[in-house]
This record gives sequence, structure tokens and C-alpha cells, in this order.
Amino acid sequence: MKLYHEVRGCSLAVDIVARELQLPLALEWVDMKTKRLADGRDYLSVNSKGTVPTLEMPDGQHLSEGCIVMQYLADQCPGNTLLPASGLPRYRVLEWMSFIAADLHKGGFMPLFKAVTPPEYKAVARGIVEAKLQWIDEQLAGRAHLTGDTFTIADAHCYTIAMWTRAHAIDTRRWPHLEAYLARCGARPSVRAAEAAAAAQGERERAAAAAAVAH
Ligand SMILES: N[C@@H](CCC(=O)N[C@@H](CS)C(=O)NCC(=O)O)C(=O)O
Repeated sequence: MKLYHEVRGCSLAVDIVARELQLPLALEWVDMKTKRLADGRDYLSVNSKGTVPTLEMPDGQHLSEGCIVMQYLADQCPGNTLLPASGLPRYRVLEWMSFIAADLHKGGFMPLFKAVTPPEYKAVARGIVEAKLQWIDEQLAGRAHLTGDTFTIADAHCYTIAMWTRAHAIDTRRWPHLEAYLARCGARPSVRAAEAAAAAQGERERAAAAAAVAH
């Protein structure tokens, strides 16, 4: 299977989940400014929404929407600990997935990334992010992960989005449970490997941009 990925994108969570499940994924990096792939193809022909992540499944079909892609991957591995197969424990994980995607990512961080967001609204969005992170910190009191002791797809998702605080100078040290949680998740081999792959691609992109300027 193949993951269409972006260096600083929420698609990192899918890469973490695949590595946790030991499901090998080829990574195809998308230039989000031009929506082009390395071979010049138009990414919109893969996902007409133009967003990452997109998963190419074994039969060549494409599946988008990170929350769904992560569920799909976990469901390929019966007995995994990343997503309970059924019942309320599964819905608890999915409850977190929806909150992270809708409230923290789109409602909170997204306006901070957009150049067109007016400065007054950036301040509002920052307040929204801080309120959500404060709430997450409270939920993490006395538990290692979002739904209890076990790392799930919701933790891969939450870690990925919460680490955007680093890009926006939001100091998470004021939330000690969250801070410890980010360190705990960040120490997992799957997370380190996924971050290293993204950092290596970031370096390649920086080198290519510098070479383009030099010519
Ligand atoms: N609803 C999609 C949204 C994904 C999304 O917004 N991805 C960002 C990267 S973190 C993106 O592709 N942005 C480019 C764009 O919106 O044009 C999902 O949850 O997978």
C-alpha cells in the first residue's frame, strides 16, 4: 500500500499507525503548493479534494480522510491493540478521533496555518487551541493515553496534531499531563521512525529549493 504524505501534514498520524501495525507503506510525498507529485503527476487525479492523507489500497483504489484511513489500517490487523474491534471501547477511540479532527485540527490549528486568516482571528484560533489542549491535559490526569493505558490510533492522531504547537510557539509546559504524554508518545519507535522519514524528506525539499534559487 502507498501513503500520499506531506512533510508537516496530519498524514504523519497514518504513517505512525502503519508502523505500529507493521504494515509496510510506500511513502509518496506531495508538493502541497503545486499539488504535484515527484513524477509531475497532478495529485488531484489521486484525491480531487487535494488533501493528504490518501491511502492507495492493494487493489489500487484510493481512500482519504485520516480518521477513516487509520481505522481501515487497524482493521486489516485483527487482534491489534490500536483499535478495539467492536463495542463501546471502539467508540471511545472514535470519539477522540472525531474531536481531534474536527475541533483541534480544523477548528483550532487550521486558521493558524492560513496566510489569509486575519490577525484578529488568529488570536481567536490560538485561544481555541489553548482551551482544547487544556481540556486534553485534564483528561490525561492519571492515564498514560487518551482512552487508558493503551496507545491507540487516537493517540497517533492527537500526538501529530498537538505537536503543531511547536510551529506556533504554543508552550505546552503549562499542561504537565499533556507535556508528559507528548514525550511518552514521541519516544515510541513508530513515532521516531515516522518523524525521521518526514524530516529526511524536509531536508530533500530544502536542498531542492536552495538548488533552484542558485540556478
Ligand atoms: N478532512 C481531511 C483533511 C486533511 C487536511 O486538511 N490535510 C491538510 C494537511 S494537514 C491538507 O491536505 N491541506 C491542504 C489543503 O487543504 O489544500 C482529513 O481529515 O484527512
